[in-house]
Amino acid sequence: MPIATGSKTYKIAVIPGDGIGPETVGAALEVLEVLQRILGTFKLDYEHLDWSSDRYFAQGKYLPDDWMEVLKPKDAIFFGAVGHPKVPDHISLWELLLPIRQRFQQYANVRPSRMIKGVKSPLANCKPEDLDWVIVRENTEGEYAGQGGRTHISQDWEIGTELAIFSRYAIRRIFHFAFQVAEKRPRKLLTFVTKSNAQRSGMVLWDEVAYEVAKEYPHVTMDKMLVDAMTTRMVFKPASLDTIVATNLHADILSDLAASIAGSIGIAPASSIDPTRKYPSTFESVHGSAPDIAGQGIANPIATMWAAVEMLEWIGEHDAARIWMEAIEEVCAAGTTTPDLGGTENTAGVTEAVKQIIEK
Ligand code: GGG
Repeated sequence: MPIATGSKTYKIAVIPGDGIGPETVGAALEVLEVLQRILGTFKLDYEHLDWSSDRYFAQGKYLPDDWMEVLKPKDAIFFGAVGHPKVPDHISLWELLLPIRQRFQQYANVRPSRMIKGVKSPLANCKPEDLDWVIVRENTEGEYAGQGGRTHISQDWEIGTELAIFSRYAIRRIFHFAFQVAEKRPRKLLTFVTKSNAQRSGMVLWDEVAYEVAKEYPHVTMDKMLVDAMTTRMVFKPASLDTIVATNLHADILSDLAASIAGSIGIAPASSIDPTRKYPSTFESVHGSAPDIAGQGIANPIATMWAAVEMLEWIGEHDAARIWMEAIEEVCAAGTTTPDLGGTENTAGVTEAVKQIIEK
């Protein structure tokens, strides 16, 4: 079916990356083809980029010199995974994903977690109505700011420092973003997470800025948690939480916990957003490249598909996003899932099932 006249075209950079990335991105692209054909209201103009560990082996670099010029005009970046057993993780992450997040000021990393019908939580007490969270992760600072170093290399007295950087500017903007997420949700509840009892500088600054920004959102209820106590609350009182905001490191860890409580990290999406829209935002799974199962065709494609749903929402294709998410939920409810969700299907089987529901 031809694309309807008047349809909008979006420029998308596709970076499948490493390991299972090409498999899950490939699955999502298949569904996107179906959505474009069926709806006829939008078109995605892809630029496929081979920025990966294989490129690093061949050319010595993950990113080409002109990567910013390539990405900047795009409406979104659709990303698979990064990580290769033969490359230290801090090299692959710092050579590919972190420069994009930092240079493009994708300061809000949004990680929704909810229990999709048919997906069981490993926690017996956790029912679907108990778990509907959005974790907002500060995405540019903290321990991931790249500040630190090593001295006395290879000596017994070698020292490695990892400075956690927190600026009032970045804390303020992530709180504004988190409050704006919270106020659009029915419960209007924001929990912020720090470790300001033990860490008495940057984390105390987080606390102070939280209460300052809160004054501008009087209709949102805010509460504060220390990160250690937060893990317990997530496990034992999931229904007491809604929107959560935390530092880069804390939210990275808490969102893996959240995804596991919701059933599997294989379904969790992550959007690295520049809310100003000056730069493109990146949409990817929370999970990494899973080299142990790469190439076997058994990776769960749902996290990458859900990330693509978030990308469609971001570019404004809400109908396509809703149709796809409903299809994902129907497939999971029917038990057509990969082994991490207790099913027996492979990547292709789940993808086919999603496509069939959309096409019917
Ligand atoms: N699909 C995303 C991915 O490959 N992530 C790898 C990773 O280690 N990410 C760390 C982070 O999100 O900060």
